[in-house]
Amino acid sequence: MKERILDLLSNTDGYISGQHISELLGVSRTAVWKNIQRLQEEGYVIEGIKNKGYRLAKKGDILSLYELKCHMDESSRQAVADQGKSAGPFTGKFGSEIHYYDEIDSTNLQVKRLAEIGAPEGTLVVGDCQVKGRGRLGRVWTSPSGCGLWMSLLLRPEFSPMQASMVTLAAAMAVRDGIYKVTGIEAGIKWPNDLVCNGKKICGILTEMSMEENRISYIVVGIGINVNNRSFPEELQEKAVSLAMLTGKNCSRAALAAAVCRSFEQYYEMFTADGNLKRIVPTYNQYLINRGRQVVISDHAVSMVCTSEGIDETGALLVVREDGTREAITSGEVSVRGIYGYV
Ligand code: BTX
Repeated sequence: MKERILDLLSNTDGYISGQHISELLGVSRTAVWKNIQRLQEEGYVIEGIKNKGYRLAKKGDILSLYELKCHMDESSRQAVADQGKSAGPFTGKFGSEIHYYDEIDSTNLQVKRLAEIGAPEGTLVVGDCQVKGRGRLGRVWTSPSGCGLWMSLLLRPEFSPMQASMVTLAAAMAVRDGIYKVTGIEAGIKWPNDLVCNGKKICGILTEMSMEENRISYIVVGIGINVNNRSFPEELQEKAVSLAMLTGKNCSRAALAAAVCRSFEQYYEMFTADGNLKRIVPTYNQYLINRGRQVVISDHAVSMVCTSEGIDETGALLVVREDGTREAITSGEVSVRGIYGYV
């Protein structure tokens, strides 16, 4: 009932009386009042004025299944209206099934559990807080409550495992576009899986694959965006930043999740239709930080200084070594850094 009241408040300009709400929903006025109180506890700013009724004054950044669904529906309507103008067809697959948790170990782990019991492609898992947020190679992803967008999407692709790493690059583009759409911030992409603003990490992407008899059974794309954080633990202060730190304003994580899903759908459709990133490469390279600059490529044993030239249509990073030889680096387990630090 709480959600139906929220729908009424959201769709009413000005005030709606408690009496009117109780008649429309067929419940007592006390029930209306109790549910309004619950909504206020969740963070909705609802004004109540005697003889006038209630008014939704402000939504702020509320992350809930209801808010995620509302924003997803809104962005679907927009995408349908934009069809033809936009880059690709709209299927509404991503985020059509949403699972939201106030607290979860890791949204990637939860998508894997749901995948094992048959969840469909496009299933979205969002957590307000992750207690075991994961980065690559067993690293920890710091995922406190109330400030980040920690989300994972389930894919059930037909393509070969060799092509899977390209999904991360499509996701990076989607996050970049989503952030731009919701905040106007132009993040750069640090190949292969980070987004960066002012030289600091604003988003990390962890793509994981499950195989069965040499075929992909499913892929999980995990996206962690620092949204409304106002500070970071000491060890991250030099390398992490949030959208709110850049704009000075909080932004709606639900709106951002919807924007990322819509945008991901477009890039993913292009990638699966072509079997490569050829339509994405020019824009990706425009956003790639360090393009044309020196980077250090390292795996476990060796490091080498090269000049980064941008990605090719397989998603490999093209680099020129100091002796002039060219090489295509695949994402695998290498790390790429600027010569003076993380960027
Ligand atoms: P990564 O291995 O490239 O980066 C991990 C490193 O980033 C850490 O070792 C730490 O130095 C730094 N770091 C940790 N937390 C943060 C943060 N909040 N902001 C900036 N830097 C940080 C990147 O791995 C992939 C991260 C994916 C996270 C998403 S969240 C949703 C999904 N669920 C899950 O468990 N992981 C993914």
